Amino acid sequence: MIEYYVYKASSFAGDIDDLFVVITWIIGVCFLLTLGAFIYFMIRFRRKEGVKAEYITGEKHKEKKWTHYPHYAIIALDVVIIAVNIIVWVHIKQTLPPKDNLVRVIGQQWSWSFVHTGADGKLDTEDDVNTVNDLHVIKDNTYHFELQSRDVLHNFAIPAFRLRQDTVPGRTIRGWFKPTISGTFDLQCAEICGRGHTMMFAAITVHPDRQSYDETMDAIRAGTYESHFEKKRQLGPVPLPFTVSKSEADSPYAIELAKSF
Ligand SMILES: [Cu+2]
Repeated sequence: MIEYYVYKASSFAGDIDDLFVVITWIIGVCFLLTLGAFIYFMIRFRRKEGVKAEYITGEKHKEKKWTHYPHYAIIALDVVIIAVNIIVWVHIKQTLPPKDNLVRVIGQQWSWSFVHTGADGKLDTEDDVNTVNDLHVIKDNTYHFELQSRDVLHNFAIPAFRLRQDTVPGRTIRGWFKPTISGTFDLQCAEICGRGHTMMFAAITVHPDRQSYDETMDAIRAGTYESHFEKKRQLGPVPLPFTVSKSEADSPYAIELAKSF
């Protein structure tokens, strides 16, 4: 149901969707039962001629059970919700599966910088490729990310991956994702991080294979790559100075920004 609105493009997206479904069903059934009882009592005990309203203190057992029994049921259902959440949390957040590739993600007011590994698969080497607001990955590769912030709290969010992770200044937060569909998806900051927060959107392109990825990396190095993000920006009503791609030759700010990482 959720994939009707947003792609399900990572290996763990289905797990997150299942959580939503479980919670929606549990809360939905409770809501309808409560509403049903409420409406029933409203009709059953409506005002009648000659009948005086009774003052109920709620101290007797037969009165208290109306609050106690639903309370026990809600606690039991909470335990179910927490249990399924823990299973998914441990799988996604506590476990770091072996990596195929690595990327560094840096948030700053108000753009994203990405450092891609070159052929050596390592960061901080000569063949790294830096971009601003354009992240490139390969389908079916397990990525580890190193998440950093230059200034304030941000949130690295890729809705199609069902991925969200806060960035905290002074810390490097590690995590992982595995894209399962090729294409270009939205990437955005999901934490109000200042007055330019809404400008902090970017694009992630999932390449179908290594060859397509390498060709794009070469084009970025040569300065000839026109990014999806850049095309989108040019279509937009207002050009935003902070949300430009490194591949744009006439944007010295973006290039300087990317160089500094
Ligand atoms: Cu932000």
